[in-house]
Amino acid sequence: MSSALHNLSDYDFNQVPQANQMRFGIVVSEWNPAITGALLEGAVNTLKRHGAQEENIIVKTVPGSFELTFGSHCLIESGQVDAVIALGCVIRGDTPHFDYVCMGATQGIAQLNATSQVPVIFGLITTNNLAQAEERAGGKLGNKGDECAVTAIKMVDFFWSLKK
Ligand code: INI
Repeated sequence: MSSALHNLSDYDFNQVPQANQMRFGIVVSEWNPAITGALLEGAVNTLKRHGAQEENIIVKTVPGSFELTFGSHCLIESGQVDAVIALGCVIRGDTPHFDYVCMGATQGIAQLNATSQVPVIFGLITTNNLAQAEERAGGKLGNKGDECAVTAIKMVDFFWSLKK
């Protein structure tokens, strides 16, 4: 399933819970910085649009997408966040390296979601070329960072709803 028919920034604002009491960690890969920078901007702006306080958004960088799992794990362990958003971009090259980085990040993040009580949102763009990444980082298909921010808010609300 790709986002080819779906604008990542298109959602119903009123269906998203208030985020003013929520704390977020964002871990961003340094690879493909024009893309991950746009994802980060989209995520932070969307969190704020829903009421998140600047001081409740922690942003940390890691060298590459393979390190997103460790970065997310550390943010969870810090006890300072209610959700983590992991942002990265892996673009297919000439070798199987792409597959290993994608697989490592995907499985690592999935494992964190299955074993901790802090949701980790999967903001990894995996594309065949730069143009496809640009389309999903503020281009014609919207911004994956916006989608991740909305998902993070919804998942914190989901978790909190079970505690009431
Ligand atoms: N990391 C990325 O985030 N995107 C890439 O496209 C990429 N490529 O192409 O290699 C990439 N590699 C680095 C990797 O994530 C790790 O940082 C590295 O293997 C050290 O663990």
